[in-house]
Amino acid sequence: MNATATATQPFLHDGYVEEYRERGYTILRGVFTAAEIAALKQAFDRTYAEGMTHRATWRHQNRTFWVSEHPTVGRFVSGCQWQAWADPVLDRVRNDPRMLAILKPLIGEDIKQIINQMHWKTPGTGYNWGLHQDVRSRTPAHCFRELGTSYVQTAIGIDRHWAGNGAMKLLPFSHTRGNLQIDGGANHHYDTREEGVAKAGLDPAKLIDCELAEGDVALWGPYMIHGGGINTTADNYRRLYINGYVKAANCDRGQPVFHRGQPVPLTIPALIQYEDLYVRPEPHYPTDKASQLQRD
Ligand SMILES: O=C(O)CCC(=O)C(=O)O
Repeated sequence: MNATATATQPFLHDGYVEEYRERGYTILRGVFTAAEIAALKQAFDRTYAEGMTHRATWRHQNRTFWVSEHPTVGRFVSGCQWQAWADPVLDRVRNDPRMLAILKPLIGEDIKQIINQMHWKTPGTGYNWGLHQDVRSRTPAHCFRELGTSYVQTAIGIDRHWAGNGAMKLLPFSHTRGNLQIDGGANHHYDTREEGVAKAGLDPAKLIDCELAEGDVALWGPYMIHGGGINTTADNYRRLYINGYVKAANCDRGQPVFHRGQPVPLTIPALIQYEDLYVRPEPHYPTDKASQLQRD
């Protein structure tokens, strides 16, 4: 039995830490309540509506909306980073005590946050993030030390996720293979990139669907191959709320989120992925290619 699986944290099932380490991922069931998910759905909807007011990808400091045009669907929003700065419902989740309870056995209680991200799989767009390892986004590499044991991605199912609405796929045990530098291909976020996985010597037939109920939380690490999954529904936006955490001592980037086990509020935006944070802090429509790519 995990020392952490207690009556007050019933969502921490026995052996989740070992499962995470061995298979490279785990899913914690029923972490957030139906009422909390209802509030998060509203936050997702108002964020999407805000994103649609932008003519293209837009950034203000760490806050970013990824806005694209699809030949038939038209304008759509695939993701938003750091909306926690603008929306208290989203902000509350990132340093919720349940997050600390989940993370503490894995990375301790001095933690920075390097991802706060909302994903939509807008029907008809085929947008799927392609199979990848998150290590691709942990740059500059020297700022992220002991990545495999210091960094945990968490993702909350806002809708139920199943194969039909493009549940993210995972390749169990792939995290043991280190940085495979999977071929990004030209069509970065629209191609599921199973070929790239095969080229890296792994079997795409072993991919599984990360099936989630509303309120479940999936965890995976920076070397886990994941992504893909096409939304074939007509009207389900398959919403996922991702928060990524790192052991503070092993990362020079990131927003402090727990210090000695206490939640840290958002005060001053920290340098994370946006290299021009201090030289171009004003709202703008970025034109460089790097800003168009989602970094996860
Ligand atoms: O939303 C998804 O299905 C993709 C998530 C993902 O691949 C990521 O955050 O790295």
